[in-house]
Amino acid sequence: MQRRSLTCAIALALLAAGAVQAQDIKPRLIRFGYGLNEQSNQGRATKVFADEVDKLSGGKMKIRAFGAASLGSDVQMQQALIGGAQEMMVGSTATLVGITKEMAIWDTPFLFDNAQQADAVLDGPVGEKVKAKLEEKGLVGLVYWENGFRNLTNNKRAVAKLEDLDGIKLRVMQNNVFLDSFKTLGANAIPLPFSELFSALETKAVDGQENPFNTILSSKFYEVQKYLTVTNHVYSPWIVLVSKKYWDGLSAAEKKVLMDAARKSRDFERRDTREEAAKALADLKAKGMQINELSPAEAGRMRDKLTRVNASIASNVGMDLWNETQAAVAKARAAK
Ligand code: TK8
Repeated sequence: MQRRSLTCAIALALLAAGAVQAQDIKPRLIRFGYGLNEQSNQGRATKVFADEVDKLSGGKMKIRAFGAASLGSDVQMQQALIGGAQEMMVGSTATLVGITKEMAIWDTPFLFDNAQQADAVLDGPVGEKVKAKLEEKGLVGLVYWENGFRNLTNNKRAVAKLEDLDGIKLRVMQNNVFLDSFKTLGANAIPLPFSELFSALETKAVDGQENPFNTILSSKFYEVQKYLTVTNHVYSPWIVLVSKKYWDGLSAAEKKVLMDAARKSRDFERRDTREEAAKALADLKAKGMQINELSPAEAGRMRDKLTRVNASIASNVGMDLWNETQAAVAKARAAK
């Protein structure tokens, strides 16, 4: 009863604001897929998104969330969105590079020093420009969420210097920049979908992987990985996507509901992820992981090697976008 009158009040407020006509919002069921567990930053933010869509649409638009890659890996879901068989998803920008080459700009090692720089660039003109490139491929990008700074885990040995990576079978995302980066470091890099990663680690098909602390925690990689090296080698965004086929059939009011809810989910997600990341290292230690940081000299050597992929990223995304991104980062750095 209370909920109903609240819904009415919201609908009236929206009408008064002239933003939405109630008849412009139809009953909709939207399947939204993601790769991590329900108990993860991705799962929690998906819930916030779903609740907000419900609220803003007066209960007409329903998000049905599918976690743990139950609708498929990032790459499989992207194809389902393009074909119109699935409406929405959230996943790594890195797994989109095969579709939209400009997405590789976010794979640039050490592009951002901190999350504030990432927010400024992703939410600014460069982030918008890269996102807009998806449309010609059948996807609509709503907002970027934070996956986070990536760190290295493995089961062979503590990685204290570059040479320690020699021959380690390391799972990387299905993306050439990551493949090249880790080959350059001497690892035996093997591309695999995230959905197959836990079992690949468990069966020792691969020795290691790299992901943000949050994911190492929520995906329970600590159960099958002993060593964690703090490398922060790249900042990974996630992106919330809608099938363009589906999007084009929505009214302006329905699009606004999805966009506003996506923005709210983004703000929640970044806060939540940062809070969790700040505690995650201690949590992972408590779970028994052996954690080490690189000495400044070794971190520098790794950085030197990794940034050798920059030239190929620049030529893939185009020199204009490369330069624009560097300028935006410099501006964000100066603004701090
Ligand atoms: C989840 C993936 C994951 C990414 C990866 O579907 O593949 O390692 O970091 O978050 O998008």
